Amino acid sequence: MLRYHPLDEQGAITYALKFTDLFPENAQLICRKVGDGNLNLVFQLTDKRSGKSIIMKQARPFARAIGESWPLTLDRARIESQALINHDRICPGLVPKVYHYDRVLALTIMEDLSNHLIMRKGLAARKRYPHFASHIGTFLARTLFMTSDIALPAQTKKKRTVQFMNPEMCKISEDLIFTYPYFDSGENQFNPLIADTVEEIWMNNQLKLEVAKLKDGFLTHAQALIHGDLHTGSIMVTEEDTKVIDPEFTFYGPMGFDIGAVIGNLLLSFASHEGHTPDLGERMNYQEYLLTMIEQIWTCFEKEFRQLWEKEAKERMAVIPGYVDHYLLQVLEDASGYAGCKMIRRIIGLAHVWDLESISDPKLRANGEKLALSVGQKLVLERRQVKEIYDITSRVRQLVEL
Ligand code: SR1
Ligand code: MG
Repeated sequence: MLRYHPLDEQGAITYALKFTDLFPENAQLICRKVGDGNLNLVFQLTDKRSGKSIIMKQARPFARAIGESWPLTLDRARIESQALINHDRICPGLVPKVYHYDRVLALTIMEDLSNHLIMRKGLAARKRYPHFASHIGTFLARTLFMTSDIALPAQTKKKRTVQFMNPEMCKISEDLIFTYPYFDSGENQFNPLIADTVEEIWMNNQLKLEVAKLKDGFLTHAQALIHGDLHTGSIMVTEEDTKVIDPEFTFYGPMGFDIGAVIGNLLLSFASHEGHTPDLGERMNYQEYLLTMIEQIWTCFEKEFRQLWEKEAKERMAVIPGYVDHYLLQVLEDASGYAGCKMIRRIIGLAHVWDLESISDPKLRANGEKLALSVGQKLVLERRQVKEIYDITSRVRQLVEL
């Protein structure tokens, strides 16, 4: 009987030929270890004869980036493959196709997206993605609405919350996003040049109180099946196409957490251009592009969400005048707060983002990091004043005088 063991390149080839019918017997497979994620092993297998290729992703029983001292459930591979299948049904074309799942090896085989680029790398190179706002707006509206209590019968929704119960992965987010960055904790890592700003955050009780409230929402508000880690490293793009990958942090949580993740990560890219793009004109131009993209994402999301509410709502109270407006305002307020938390954790906490890490000069990097911390704090503290998406983008514009 097959037992869990980590695959190497040869093991991946043998598995594909022996346990799947994805390739013919006479296939000439080559295998390449790819991906630099924090948690998993990822292989790309290509048949030299036909050119067909697939991705094989195997969960390790610990966080790959940290080491064996940080054990992690293998069940996340089941959760990820089921979430991808669910998302493909709700949003066809916006996630990779799943071809095969093996529970024992915690292994998922899926569509190869190697003609796509990890979005944060494209953003660092100031690339433009004309369809991204509408693609991700649709992804967010459909995945969040269609898994919520507004769209699903109450019993079905509650069964889904059990199916996607993901306590170990949630604990990572609870600690790394909502706890460690607000204390002088051994898990934190930050640029010594921003130590003063970090210490101010540790002493800011008003900020910490607001983060505690947002953490409570993350812990208790089972509003929709959220991706749970929707940063720009979980999105692969071409100029024409968008694919959302890696939903291993999926669980029933607040909708604003996913929307905030997208906004917060676009704003981390925004901040990183303080270091990446020395020419002021070019920098302001691209930063303005990113803010417009954020505005378009929310506008697309809201439009599609309202249409779904109109056509697909099963919850009887959904017809009450004013309910959808109230609901969306709450989601926007949450999105602002979670965007802020996501920004702060990537500067002070354990896991950083390539956008800023790839700035080699620590002084230039500190400029971007300080800006990210200012924006992040504002989005947390002022989230109740956010009534429309422009209330977020205008606050960012004010900070950099765009
Ligand atoms: C130990 S895992 C660190 C981070 O990587 C993932 O992408 C999540 O964002 C997590 O918080
Ligand atoms: Mg990931």
